[in-house]
Amino acid sequence: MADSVNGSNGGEPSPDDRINAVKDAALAALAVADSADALQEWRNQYIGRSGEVTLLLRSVGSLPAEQRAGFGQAANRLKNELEGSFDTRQAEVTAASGPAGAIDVSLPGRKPSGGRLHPITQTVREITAAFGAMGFQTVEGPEVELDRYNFNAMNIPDDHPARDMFDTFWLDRVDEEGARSILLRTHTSPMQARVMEAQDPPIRVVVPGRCYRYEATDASHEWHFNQVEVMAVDEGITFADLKGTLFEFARRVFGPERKVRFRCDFFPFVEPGVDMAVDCFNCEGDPACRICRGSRWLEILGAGMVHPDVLRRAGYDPERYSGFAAGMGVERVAMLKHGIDDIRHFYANDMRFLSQF
Ligand code: YSA
Repeated sequence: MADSVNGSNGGEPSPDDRINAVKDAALAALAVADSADALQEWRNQYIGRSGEVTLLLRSVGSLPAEQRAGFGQAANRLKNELEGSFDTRQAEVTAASGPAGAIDVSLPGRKPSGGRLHPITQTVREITAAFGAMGFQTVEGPEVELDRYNFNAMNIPDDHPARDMFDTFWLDRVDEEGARSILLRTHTSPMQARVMEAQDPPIRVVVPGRCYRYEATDASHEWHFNQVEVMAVDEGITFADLKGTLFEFARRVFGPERKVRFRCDFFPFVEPGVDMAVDCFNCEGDPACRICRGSRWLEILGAGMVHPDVLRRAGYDPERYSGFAAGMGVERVAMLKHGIDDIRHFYANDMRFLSQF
């Protein structure tokens, strides 16, 4: 049986049988090795430095000379085959068990969380769209404003007590007379004067923008908030136009079922003046309600017929032109729409809150 791996030596297994026995046992054990530890153990047992295949190779020298070459080649083939099988099995186990750092290609993808607009930006867009559908054009103006537009053009001269309504952040600058003249606008109303200066009637504009007031915060007041100014100036504009437009806005933004209330109010730049409130979502008139303090109403805007002096100051003839204007608080509108009981949530940058919108 020269040169044969199959040569038998009496009762001893033939070299071929020895190789096949090791191969069968190794492949059977590999098929059930299902962890990194089990694979390592298998490797040690079969193809490691003291493994069974290594022992087969080492035993070549003890074989009859004519069997050595054939046996050695067969043992080497087995070693290569088992190393290949080991690599394949290791990849399977890694994919199935996913040890740290491994990529499990069978996992479903993770949905990236998309960015979205801030709820106040969404509300601004909803408000301007509601007025846009009624023919109003959106314009914007400066947040850092001149005293002259914020107050004087709006019929609020120096020392007028109405200035107290608007606790003001002044910039550290004085004019030639030593008076403070630049501020963070306290309302969007100065844009009434800027728009009237820049164009002739008919005017229908909405002006969204940030406003600032040096005042204490609570559930319905912030020191920084957003307003949308609304203004229509033309021949023959009446208080009925004001009411009709604001009712239609409320119907579009809050739905027909919400109650809206108008009351007389005073602003130096209108005559007559009103404020508009929407029924509180938070309470049944509970005096402890953080939003309305039991009044059942949350004021969202001030409004009125543009004062003749404001028209005159802008160069319009109040005998010919009339107009209405309103300034609404965007955060208040968003609170009423979404049932939010504290205005401060909007600017706390808490993703649990912001991701609801
Ligand atoms: C009135 C008449 C007009 O013809 C035109 C505009 C106006 C509104 C006026 N310029 C004004 O600012 N009135 S207001 O002080 O009562 O504010 C209007 C709205 O802004 C309020 O109804 C409220 O919704 C919101 N607001 C005011 N101060 C706020 C505030 N929102 C949050 N925090 C504050 N501190």
